[in-house]
Amino acid sequence: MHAAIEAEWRQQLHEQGYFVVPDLLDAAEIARFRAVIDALIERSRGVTRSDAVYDLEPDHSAERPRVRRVKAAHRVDPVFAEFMQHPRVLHILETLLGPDVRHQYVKLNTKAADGGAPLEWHQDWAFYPHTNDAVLALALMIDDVDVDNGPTLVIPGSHRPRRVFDHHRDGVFVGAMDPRRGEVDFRRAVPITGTAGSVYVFDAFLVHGAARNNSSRVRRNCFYEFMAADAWPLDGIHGDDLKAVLGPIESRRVLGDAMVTPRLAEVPVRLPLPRPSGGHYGSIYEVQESMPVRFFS
Ligand SMILES: O=C(O)CCC(=O)C(=O)O
Repeated sequence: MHAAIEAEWRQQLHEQGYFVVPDLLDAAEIARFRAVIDALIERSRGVTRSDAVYDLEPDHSAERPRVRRVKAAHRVDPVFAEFMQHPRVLHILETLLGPDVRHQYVKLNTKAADGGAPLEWHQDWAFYPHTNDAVLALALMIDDVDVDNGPTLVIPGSHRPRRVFDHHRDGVFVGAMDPRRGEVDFRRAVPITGTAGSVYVFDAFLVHGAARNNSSRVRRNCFYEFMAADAWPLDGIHGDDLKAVLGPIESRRVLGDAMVTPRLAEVPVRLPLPRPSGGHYGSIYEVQESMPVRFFS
């Protein structure tokens, strides 16, 4: 039974670049996530601009909280960190990435009802290239997701052959592909829909984006970035002090051992540098704001 499902995951990831696992969490487990997220959104009423925790929509207010993202969610509440040790999550990770696995970052994209922000087309690999390509994202649907409330959109098969599309403009990293270049046929986009508690996994090279939330229902998906422990980040370690490298690597261990012996593979790399305005950006939403030509808006 396990062997058949594992073979199917591997095949779908290889051929399509993604797959869905329906109903990985049950209603009680999802209710716990929702209670934590509701409290976080409530707390955002007292926040007026994006900070280390919240990425806010431009029209966010105390009366009508509009949160785009809760950043580094695994550090904000244990419910997000504990999910990484869920036996069914570990089963997926071990099957796809082997016995030693690290996580990098956890972000909760809380796409608000009635217009929650879209995300432009991109490859995660453009944001965090590694020494080898055993890198993927696993996303948990906190709500039912359908075509109206802003699903993730993927271009099946766009992860192979391995290539990194240009996410720069005028020599500066803008975190999005220029839709005018015609490198990918976006008409082939497939929405990833499913019931709350479902999970989807996608390859770091897969071209994806997300539609605007045109419904009156919120869409909250939590994204986990995972990699084999021997895939070493080429652009530093996201969200950590680069001077203290091994500490953060060890603290991101999910399964097996941390490693200081990266595996070097022939992978295409274009570093996400320089950043817009020469400096720091807090989230993909913020970096994509410097993109003058949009697909979704
Ligand atoms: O929110 C989504 O559906 C897509 C998220 C994504 O691609 C990202 O945050 O990098």
